[in-house]
Amino acid sequence: MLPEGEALRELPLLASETGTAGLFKAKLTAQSATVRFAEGLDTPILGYNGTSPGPLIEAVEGDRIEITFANRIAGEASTIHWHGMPVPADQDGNPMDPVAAGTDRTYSFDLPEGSAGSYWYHPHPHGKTAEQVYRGLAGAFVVKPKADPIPAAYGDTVLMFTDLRLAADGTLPDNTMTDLMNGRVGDHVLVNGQKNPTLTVRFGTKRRFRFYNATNARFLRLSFDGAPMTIIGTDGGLLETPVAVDDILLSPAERLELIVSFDRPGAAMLTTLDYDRGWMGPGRPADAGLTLLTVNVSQTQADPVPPLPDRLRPIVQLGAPAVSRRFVFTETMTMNASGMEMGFLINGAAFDMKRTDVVAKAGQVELWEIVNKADMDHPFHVHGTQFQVVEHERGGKISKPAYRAWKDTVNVARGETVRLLLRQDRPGPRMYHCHILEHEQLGMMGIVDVQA
Ligand SMILES: [Cu+2]
Repeated sequence: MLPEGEALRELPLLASETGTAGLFKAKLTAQSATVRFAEGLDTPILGYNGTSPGPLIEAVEGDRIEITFANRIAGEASTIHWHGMPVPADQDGNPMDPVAAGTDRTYSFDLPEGSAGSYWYHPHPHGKTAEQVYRGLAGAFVVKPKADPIPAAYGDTVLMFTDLRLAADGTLPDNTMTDLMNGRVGDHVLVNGQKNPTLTVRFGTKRRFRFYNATNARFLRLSFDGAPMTIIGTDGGLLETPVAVDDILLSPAERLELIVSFDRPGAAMLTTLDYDRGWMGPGRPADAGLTLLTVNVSQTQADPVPPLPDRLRPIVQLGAPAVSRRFVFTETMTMNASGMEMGFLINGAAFDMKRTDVVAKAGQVELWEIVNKADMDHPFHVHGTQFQVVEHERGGKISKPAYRAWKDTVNVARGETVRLLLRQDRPGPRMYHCHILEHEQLGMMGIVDVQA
């Protein structure tokens, strides 16, 4: 059993080694660590600087970032991928650029103006991403704007959702055949490494949260029971205007920024709702009814805070596409000597590190059509840029998104087609893939070579 009800831990901040504004310099060491999730049981994990989730990196638009990655994972190559961030291709931790066990490398990049958003970092080595992430390697990277339209009195709290499965002896079991098919779904959804932690606020409090789905494969449909939620931002930063919602769907790797209003004394619980994302074979986990966070709203009234502005920032729609491309997702099942083997394909092909799948031109707007002809939902992610979803099509019915937004990951439900506009501004090879990490491992990934 995992203890519940402890006070929510804020993620530890990664300190910059320089006292200089504008230059963020630090070290991230990936290595074995031990955590006590369950009473009396030590769990060997992988951590960045000894913790999981890793330390929170906070920087400001315009900053120069220099992070030295020390790979101290025994016998395994790794990389750090800066998920969603506008970094040069050779600094983005592609599987083609492994950092060998026992070695260091420095990732350097500049954060452009307008890049404020809720990003994250995680390993992306060939064939080992899923395992290194479920063993604990992932952290949040928040880029703040120079002038923030959201009142500072709302705070700014990262909630990183991860998924834990513990064996009876406290260890993390290896992936099973079911995990490889469906993606690994654990037994406990943790928030900042804790099961159902608590937060105490006064009634009338408005809080800003950044929700991160850092699980390998769990779809989180969430609602804050007894506290209204307003979406203010997505993967790539703020929306144009706030959008009030009853519930949200956060597929693996997606992020949302929300304002939650705690208007009534009592307990407000963040709980999961049912969502059928397609499941192969027996053992579909129960999605609904998990309590992720309990907020105790006290009888004492909070000090008044400024209202949320109606306009957050402009988002200009990307222009007419010069090129249209189509990516069809399929699943295959073959029998061989070792049993059944699943394949996850894009346009009929499994990932090949030596193959360029698409050649694109830097600075050109493209329309990407992602067609899911498979039996499961697949959250689609592209490296190096943020895109705009234009429409969804299912059963011949076209629907537009509820708001214009910058995103780097979008769920493509089974039987659905998602059309999006994107532009890569920096040359070099970029990955695109399903962010159910076991599906990425089994082939659902390609390379777009962006040429200058
Ligand atoms: Cu997938």
